[in-house]
Amino acid sequence: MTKPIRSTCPYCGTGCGVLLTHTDTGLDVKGDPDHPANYGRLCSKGSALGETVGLGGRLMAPQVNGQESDWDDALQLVADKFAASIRDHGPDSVAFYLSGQLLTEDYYVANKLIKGYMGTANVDTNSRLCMASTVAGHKRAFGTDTVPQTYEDIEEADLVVLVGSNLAWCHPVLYQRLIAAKAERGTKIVVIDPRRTATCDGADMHLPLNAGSDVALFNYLLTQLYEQGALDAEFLANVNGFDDALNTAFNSDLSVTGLDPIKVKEFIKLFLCTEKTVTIFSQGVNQSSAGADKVNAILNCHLATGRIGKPGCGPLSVTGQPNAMGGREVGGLANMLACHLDIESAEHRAAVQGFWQSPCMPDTAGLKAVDMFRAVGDGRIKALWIIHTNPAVSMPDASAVRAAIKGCDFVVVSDVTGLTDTARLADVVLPATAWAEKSGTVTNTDRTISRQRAALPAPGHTRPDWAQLAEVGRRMGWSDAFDYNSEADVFREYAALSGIAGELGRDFDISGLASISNEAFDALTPTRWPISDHKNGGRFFADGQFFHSDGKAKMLAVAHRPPVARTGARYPFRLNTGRVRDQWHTMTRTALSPRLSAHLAEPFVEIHPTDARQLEIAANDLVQLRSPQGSAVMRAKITDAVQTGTLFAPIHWTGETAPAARICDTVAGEYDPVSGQPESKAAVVSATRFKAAWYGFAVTAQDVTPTADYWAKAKTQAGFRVELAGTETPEDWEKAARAMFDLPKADLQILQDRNRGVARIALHEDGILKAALFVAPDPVALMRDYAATLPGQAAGDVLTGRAPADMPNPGPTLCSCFNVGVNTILTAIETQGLMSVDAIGAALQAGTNCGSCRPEIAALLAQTKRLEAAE
Ligand SMILES: Nc1nc2c(c(=O)[nH]1)N[C@H]1C(S)=C(S)[C@@H](COP(=O)(O)OP(=O)(O)OC[C@H]3O[C@@H](n4cnc5c(=O)[nH]c(N)nc54)[C@H](O)[C@@H]3O)O[C@H]1N2
Ligand SMILES: Nc1nc2c(c(=O)[nH]1)N[C@H]1C(S)=C(S)[C@@H](COP(=O)(O)OP(=O)(O)OC[C@H]3O[C@@H](n4cnc5c(=O)[nH]c(N)nc54)[C@H](O)[C@@H]3O)O[C@H]1N2
Ligand code: SF4
Ligand SMILES: [Mo]
Repeated sequence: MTKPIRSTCPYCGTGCGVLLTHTDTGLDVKGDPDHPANYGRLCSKGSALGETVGLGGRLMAPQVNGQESDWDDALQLVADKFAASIRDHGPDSVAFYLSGQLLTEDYYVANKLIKGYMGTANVDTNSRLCMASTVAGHKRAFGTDTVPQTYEDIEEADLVVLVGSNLAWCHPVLYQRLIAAKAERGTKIVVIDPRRTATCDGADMHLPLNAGSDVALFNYLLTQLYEQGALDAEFLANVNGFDDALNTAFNSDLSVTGLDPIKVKEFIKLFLCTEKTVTIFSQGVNQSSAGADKVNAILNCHLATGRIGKPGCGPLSVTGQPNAMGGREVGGLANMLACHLDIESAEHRAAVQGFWQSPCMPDTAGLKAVDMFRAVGDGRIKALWIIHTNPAVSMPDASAVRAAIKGCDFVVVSDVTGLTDTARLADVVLPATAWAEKSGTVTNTDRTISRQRAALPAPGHTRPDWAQLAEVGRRMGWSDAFDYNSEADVFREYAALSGIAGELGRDFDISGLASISNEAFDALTPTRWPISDHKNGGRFFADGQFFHSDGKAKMLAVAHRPPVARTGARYPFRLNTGRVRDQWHTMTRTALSPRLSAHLAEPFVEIHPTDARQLEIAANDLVQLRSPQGSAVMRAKITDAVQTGTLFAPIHWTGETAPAARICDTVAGEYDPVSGQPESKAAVVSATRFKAAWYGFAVTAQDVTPTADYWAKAKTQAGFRVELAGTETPEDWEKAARAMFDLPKADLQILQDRNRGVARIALHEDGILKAALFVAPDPVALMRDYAATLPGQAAGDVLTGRAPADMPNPGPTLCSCFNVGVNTILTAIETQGLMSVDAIGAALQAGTNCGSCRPEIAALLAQTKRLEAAE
């Protein structure tokens, strides 16, 4: 057997190391036992990576105006169009929109090209939607964007406070590390989130605060720390702004949080009494019009108690994307330069321009994401290059963003597939090499730089993103500046530049790696910066030294501000949005895995039972959401995990998978005035029952693109499963089914009751089931998971819609590693009397591989115990 290749998972900012081994059927992916992020663990998404490296749907050659082209023509066109726009309309008429999933080397070349050579800072990234508030908060408090803590701190803490973080689903391996530590040392866990999430299943306390009220809660905490004498006076000598921050905090009103004051007191007591406290925060904090203030309200409490940068003790912002941190280091955002240098500083600009020997350097920040797409929309930006992100679905006010991209003079998209909402609107689509085929570096949440290494050859004509950018630089006349032969060349130059940043007193200095050989770069093991300084375990700030000009930290005076969009008679619901366990963003990769698609196969909206009753929405109805910006339709999931008056919907579904369910169409483009980060978690909507004339469910061996008002498609082992609904009933279901599945000659089996509006149609070819459609006037009741297994088989009895009596229905998949369904687990709990997650694991294997489903198994157990207690 060949030696496994060490690389890094391309999903979340945990940055788990993986071992990639070639097998007869593809790529085997295992956790790297030596990687300090995961020590061998992987979550469900990491474990299923092997299922996503196939070439189905991949873009293999450049496309110009929808026609296949070659690199020479396509890149010359890009270079010419950008040059012409700069010549005729000035440098600010062009823009790049990048991604925290780019490798550091891709990012570095893009940033150098647009800032140093094209001469504009109109380069922003999806990190604006993700980490911008944390960046702003860190800079205000510390003088630089530094994450003080490390992963070990999660394990050494006695109290972990999770604010706006669904760690169990979004950073599952970190969550597992936390839960393992809890088992060992009894770590207390508090979750601060308006919604009850899977993360709460392992927590000691859940504080379901009102959306956007975190500043009020942390301000109250600060006043209590003061009143109860928990401040660290010695440490505060290194901190400015204490009095103002405290006075403002005293003016804060805890009642806006809507929390039970008794529970808040318990939380305060825990925080007060526990020196070793780590506060982990994520998008419930960042994605807010008060995002930066929320960050500073949290940092204030850590600074005032001196609980920062010490083992088991400090604030820890978890990064979302695999290289969100690398993008911050390399200066990918419109208001930064490279290596934590500032665009506002003439000294920093001169240093970077001198290093690059570049013809220009913008002296003001460029347009941030929301304003950038507005400028695209009103014609100020005439040439736009979008790389490794899908803004047509992920930006707020997404339908307006689609219109802007569509109307723009010239749009280039670099992606691994042309089948995205954004790529479909582009003039030029450039095929990028994908995760398993490319090489470079990424930095995770705790500043550990890891190598991504290619395990597969670049297919077709695909090229790495940095190479596309460098070639455009050369074609625009800057041959020497973009004369890179490899990603190692780029990395060395970047590391050298960081040395200049170090000389200018910045924290980010990896110049020790500036002359790394190609071989050493190939062999680079995970490296946490600061590289030269391991005296504090790679932590910052315990010594009270910060990066403001006087060396001190700053506490900010922050007052509560509610979300900008207000609920009212017309839009009575507060809409929260976020992630599910087994899908990654716009699903271009995770949806290729049948295993991952089985966990939650359809877009849904969580709605409280009281609201559902009032709106006459029943379980499995479809719900129509409307906001001032747009609308969305998704399945009702009635649950008291959300509070009354609030809804929660996932972000993942797109024009490719469920066009009516693009939730960002309903989100306004409001943003934080400090960070520019959009308020993606606090939209306002109305909710009504979607008035469907018919509902359908289909299984099919071949991919289909239905035309129904609502459809949602998920991959299965046997093909696809599709949920459907329409407002007008087709005259002839037989004809409609043939057209939908494009099977004009298939043998048709049909059961129909026209009066009741029920139809069941099976389409066979040569005795093999190709597709089946089940239609009803109400949401179709059926053993979906069983029906989904039938395409490709003889399946004569498919129309019964039921598994044979001797085949139990496993229900929706909970454990995607071993394909164990909810019903299987419930039956085992009942019949075998299983009382713990481990016992269920021993009996069914569920939860024993990646462990991502353990919180949900625990929830099932708790639910059955509650039911038993009630009986
Ligand atoms: N499975 C999966 N994992 C992922 C990703 C993915 O797509 N899928 N994406 C990655 C990326 S890029 C990111 S940024 C991270 C995001 O990771 P998280 O931030 O953990 O995930 P989200 O679901 O976006 O939001 C977290 C929580 O914020 C809560 N929230 C909403 N409003 C508020 C509020 O006002 N206050 C507080 N305190 N909480 C609030 C929501 O209810 C939600 O549970 O996940 C990463 N990991
Ligand atoms: N309402 C709401 N909106 C949100 C959020 C939310 O919580 N709520 N979260 C926000 C956050 S935190 C984030 S990070 C964004 C994420 O949103 P996006 O960045 O738009 O989502 P992705 O699906 O990750 O897009 C990545 C794209 O890159 C492509 N790709 C994959 N590999 C490569 C490669 O190697 N090279 C190139 N060139 N392309 C590649 C993929 O096919 C895909 O089209 O969404 C944001 N939007
Ligand atoms: S936690 Fe999961 S998604 Fe995140 S890096 Fe690790 S394996 Fe990948
Ligand atoms: Mo993100």
